[in-house]
Amino acid sequence: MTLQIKNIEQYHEAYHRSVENPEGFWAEIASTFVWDRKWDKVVHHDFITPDIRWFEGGKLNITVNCLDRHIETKGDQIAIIWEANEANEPSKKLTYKQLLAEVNKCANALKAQGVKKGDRICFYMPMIQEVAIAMLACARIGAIHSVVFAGFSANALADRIKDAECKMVICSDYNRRGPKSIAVKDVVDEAIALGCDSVEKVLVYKSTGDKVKWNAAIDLWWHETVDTMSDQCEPEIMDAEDMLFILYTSGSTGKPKGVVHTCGGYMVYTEYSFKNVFQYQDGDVYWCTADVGWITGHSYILYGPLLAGATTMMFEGVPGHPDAGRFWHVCEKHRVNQFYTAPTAIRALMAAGWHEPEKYDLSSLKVIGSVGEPINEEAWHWYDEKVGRGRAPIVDTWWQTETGGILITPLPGITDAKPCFASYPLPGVQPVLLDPNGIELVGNNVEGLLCIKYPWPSMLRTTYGDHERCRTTYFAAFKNYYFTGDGAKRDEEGRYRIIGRVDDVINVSGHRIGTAEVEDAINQHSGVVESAVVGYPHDIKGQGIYAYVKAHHEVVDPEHMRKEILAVVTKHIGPIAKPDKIQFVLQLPKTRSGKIMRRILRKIAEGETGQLGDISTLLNPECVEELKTGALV
Ligand code: 7RM
Repeated sequence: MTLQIKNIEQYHEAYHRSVENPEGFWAEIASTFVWDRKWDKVVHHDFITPDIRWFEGGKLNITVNCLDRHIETKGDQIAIIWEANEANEPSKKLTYKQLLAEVNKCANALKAQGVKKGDRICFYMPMIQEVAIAMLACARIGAIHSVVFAGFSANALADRIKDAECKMVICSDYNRRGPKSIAVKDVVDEAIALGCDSVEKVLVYKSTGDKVKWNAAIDLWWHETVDTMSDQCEPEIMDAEDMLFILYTSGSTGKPKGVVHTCGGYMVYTEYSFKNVFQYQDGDVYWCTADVGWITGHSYILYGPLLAGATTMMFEGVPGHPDAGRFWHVCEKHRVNQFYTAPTAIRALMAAGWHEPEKYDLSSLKVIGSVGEPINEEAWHWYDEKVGRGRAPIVDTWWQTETGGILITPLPGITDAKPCFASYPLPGVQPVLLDPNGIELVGNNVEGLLCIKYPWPSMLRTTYGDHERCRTTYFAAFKNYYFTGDGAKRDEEGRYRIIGRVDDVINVSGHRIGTAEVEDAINQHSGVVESAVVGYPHDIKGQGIYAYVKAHHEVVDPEHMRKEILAVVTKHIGPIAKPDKIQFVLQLPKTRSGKIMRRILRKIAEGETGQLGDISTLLNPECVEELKTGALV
């Protein structure tokens, strides 16, 4: 049994031990898993290169730990409950035994198609059980999954397929999301037509049964390829540091980067954090509403819960469908014990019906979680009162795609919950706050840049195909620290409050979007000279996207041009990156070296035109008046 902290004394004791003797601490936790060979060395620590290795020499297969090892005691327990988009459609359930059989069939099918250890497989799938089955099937045979959120456009999908040179794409025919129907396979076809030469096969799961275009040379139906396979498949024995998956995420510059996670460390950390943060007990039903296209879906729908032998839910739909009571209806229906969602969903549901949760029996809830962005005070209290009902503590969990698992969080019923505070690091995690010169801020009541000074097992190892980018993004800012990109405060009692990104990344409804990516997309419009994108506070989304656009000619029909720009962004990235506001400008504020002064644009977008600060270094200070006059606030 993995360490499960039960009270504050145990937390302090474990934390202390994890700092004094990290190798001993992690070795003890790691020893609760099934290894084919024990590791030689717990951790190799080099934040300069960077070169981080955990459990080196150890051999394992993560699916053995997710599935096979539970069969004897939990074979007939439900592993995954699937809840459909439509409330009246029956749910589907898979036991651990059934899930293992499905995973093995899919693994055999992948092998039969020539997929081998180390091959990259791209996923473009809705929230159906088959996405879990196929991800685990990859892990079973040592293939590397790269899941792309199915809301991204064909262009964005093609970029990711090419970057990882994926050999296969796994998708569905269509997808129902709320009232919408999405032609998933069409998007994949379109992406492949954009020159994804590495793709040999497309495996298509018939989910809705809508008619799709078929290319017999590369397309395969899941039911013809997978269902006929044997349900026995020997797991590929992996090195602890072999790649498990790639997941693309946005940064402040350039195209999204492929964050790489490895088998051993990711396994150890996701189970450990899952059990402690959610205080999962045997028999509980756990529900995380994320999409599997994001890291939260990887770590806390799939791997963490299955490693812990939990019953985990997958929801195909959206929070407001058919109405704002859907989440609570599902919690009541399945007697959900732990519920984990994003502040943006909480705010949207709060706005749609303040008293809505009262109509449902939420007495099964023991822990409710929040992730993805800072949760504001009003949303925190509403969640606490209307959903948690003072009975289920809130865990405001801070972490990132790069961290693989939750690093800073309250422990429910163990550390006190203070609104808007991610609170304390989990044992094994050593956060620090730095000033801009890289000096550690000691003591409490300080604010600075959030960094981590010691490795933890599930941290990223590299960015796919570009190690230098990994180094410069995360390890070059401050020597010997991992830099998160977030600013944070530490209060008088040592609790952390995450303030938000200090780089050019904006967080829209919990989705990470790089301003540079959106600018690149806008600039594809032939009428655009240049653009600058910033975030601004948005009631529901947390942050909205504000774009300043300079056109070649006078914009005679701004509404028409605006629509065209939205279409261009949708085409190049996807609807999630569409600007909420577009202001056409004659000039963008530039420094003498030609850099856009975003600080000013941010202030104007926030409506703080009175406090623009020093504008004397601008090359074109006269543009400021025009920017203020045209501001869309
Ligand atoms: C899990 C996830 C990471 C960024 C991160 C933060 C922000 C995440 C919280 C939060 C305040 C939180 N991965 N963030 N959790 N901010 N409080 N509890 O979201 O890679 O997509 O995003 O999200 O800025 O750096 S992510």
